[in-house]
Amino acid sequence: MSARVASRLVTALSVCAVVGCSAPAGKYFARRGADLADCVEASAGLGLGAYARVKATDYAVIGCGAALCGPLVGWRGRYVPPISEGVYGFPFGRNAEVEASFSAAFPPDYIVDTRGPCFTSRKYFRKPGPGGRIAEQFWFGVSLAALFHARLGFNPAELADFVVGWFGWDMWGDDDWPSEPKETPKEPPKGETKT
Ligand SMILES: [Ca+2]
Repeated sequence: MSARVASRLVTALSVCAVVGCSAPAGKYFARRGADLADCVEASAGLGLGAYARVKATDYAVIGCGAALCGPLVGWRGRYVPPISEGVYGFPFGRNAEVEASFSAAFPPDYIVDTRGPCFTSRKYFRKPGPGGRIAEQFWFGVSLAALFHARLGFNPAELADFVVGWFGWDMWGDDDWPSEPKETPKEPPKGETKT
């Protein structure tokens, strides 16, 4: 590593520390790790039927076939990965994904419905974080089912949130999502007064 590169690296880390690391170090790095985890998804399991889909954001989706998939195991960061999903599509006509991430198949977590290749709507039964509803429009990925089901995805919008997060910008407002339940102050026993 040249002295010039090393100097730039030290400068960048210093800026990061001053600008972005106002939270305690452990919390700061935990947030960066959670942001990074949101960038990718991968799931696999059984897939009854035949189906294939390619997606380049919500505005370019082509699916073909139909399948019921599950049980599934997978990863999707703070977006909860499904344990089952129903999918069907007609190329350039319609594509739909119905996902459930818990044992009961209904209600599902959400329904993603694309008409034509680029008019996508999402109906939520369990809403993601505030920025997540914007960021999840930008998944790139593939989904295949033919007895075996596999799904892979990458989200550049979440990658952008990860990168700028080092400099103190929480682009999607998800650094503290899911939020922790607030503690309610305990009432003192009768006869005692608060000090
Ligand atoms: Ca973030």
